[in-house]
Amino acid sequence: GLDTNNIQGDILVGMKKKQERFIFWTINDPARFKSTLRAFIVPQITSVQQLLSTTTQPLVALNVAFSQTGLQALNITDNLSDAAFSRGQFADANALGDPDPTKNGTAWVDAFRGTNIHGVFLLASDNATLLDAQEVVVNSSMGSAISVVYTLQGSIRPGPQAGHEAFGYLDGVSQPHVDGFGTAFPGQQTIDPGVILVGEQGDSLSAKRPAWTTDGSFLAFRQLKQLVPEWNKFIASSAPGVPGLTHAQSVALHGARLVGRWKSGAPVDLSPLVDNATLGADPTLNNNFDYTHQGFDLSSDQSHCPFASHVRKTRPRADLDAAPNSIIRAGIPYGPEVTDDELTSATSTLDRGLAFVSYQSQIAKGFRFIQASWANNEKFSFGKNDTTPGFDAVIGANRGGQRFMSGYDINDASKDLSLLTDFVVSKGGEYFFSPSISALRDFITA
Ligand code: N7H
Repeated sequence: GLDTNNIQGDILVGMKKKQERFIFWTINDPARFKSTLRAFIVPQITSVQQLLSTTTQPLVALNVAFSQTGLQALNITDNLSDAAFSRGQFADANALGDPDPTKNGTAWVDAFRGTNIHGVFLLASDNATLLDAQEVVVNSSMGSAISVVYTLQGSIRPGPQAGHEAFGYLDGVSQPHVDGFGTAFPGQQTIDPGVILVGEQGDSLSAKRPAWTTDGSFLAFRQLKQLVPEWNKFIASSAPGVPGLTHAQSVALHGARLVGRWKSGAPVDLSPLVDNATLGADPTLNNNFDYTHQGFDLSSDQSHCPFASHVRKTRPRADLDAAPNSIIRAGIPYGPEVTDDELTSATSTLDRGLAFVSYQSQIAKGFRFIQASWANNEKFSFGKNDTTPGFDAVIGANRGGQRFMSGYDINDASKDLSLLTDFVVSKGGEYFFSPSISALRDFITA
């Protein structure tokens, strides 16, 4: 079995708190950084095991991860055998489909432009006061050893929107099941631990990895701004009328078909015309589908779910057996609720979206592959009657250029939908390595 006391908790189970703060820093004084990390931070790093039970969960959870330049600053020169990590995300922007972030006026946050970020603390709590206090403790223990260059505050949304992302859809529904860790729900994909954890069974690069990297994981961080009122307006104005449905129902269906799930979490593949809240909330049912249906041809049927819907693009299920391309997602929404002004003007004036986090043992097979080779690739899924299913309706990116998807209209799969603008805008991010707790103690800070 996995050593759950040694794996940082966010990787396999997520912090699961109401608030999470991402604190990005650069190292000024490597010697002081190491000794402080060892004495004050490492003993407080939250493990998978601690997060599994409410009796052992800390009031404030803490994890840490390093960029390539962060490891270099600590004089760690080992090659982790992950090219995307080594180059950093700024160099990857073009490959990820972002508009060129070296140009003025593009959305990338200044702190992410370049390779200046050395690492990130992930702090999470249900209590804002405790979170603030712990941030002060962490930062003051580090003192001048680091400079904080950027902070992003994530929060679960208020009231009944808790657990839903900014467009209103339930998030955190589908994760792969890591073999040997817990039990799988029906339809949950079982993957080798090495797809997420470096050096474990199923990590095809195990032989090349330095020993200390075992049970660590690469963290892909993205700040993804969501244009919520613009999305709502677009969905309402582009919804095809559906016989037997009211206008409101056909609008809800249109949004659900672009995502692949209803706002409740119910998959459109199982509930193709109306939402089903009971189905959405039931983990024994809400992943038990694979896009195949008796009497329907998998290569042409989009009457249940469009090929280019977000969840079908990012996890093709029966369309393609792709277990090595699985990720564990651990993001949280950021930013305020939509204001009345934004609602009436259908224009976002405030910054909100998703603080996206994914874990994988190889960035090139995980986050980067899903974004670049699937979501942004108008030809994916392959082998369909329509050879250009189009862009992922939610996250597919074309460097700011035109995007389209097919199969959105339940009555006529041949029609293409222009997606007008990007409703998810990349504000950039960075790639990190989240080491095991023993590696933090015995190697990184030794
Ligand atoms: Fe997605 N959304 O609200 O539309 N995502 N995602 N994602 N996503 C999922 O299954 C969303 C993003 C995946 O196993 C759900 O938990 C938004 C990136 C994968 O069937 C919803 C953003 C990448 C899955 C959203 C965003 C992925 C998934 C359904 C950006 C990877 C699981 C709930 C702002 C590159 C698929 C759930 C499966 C699910 C949304 C980003 C990947 C509602 C708004 C960048 C693998």
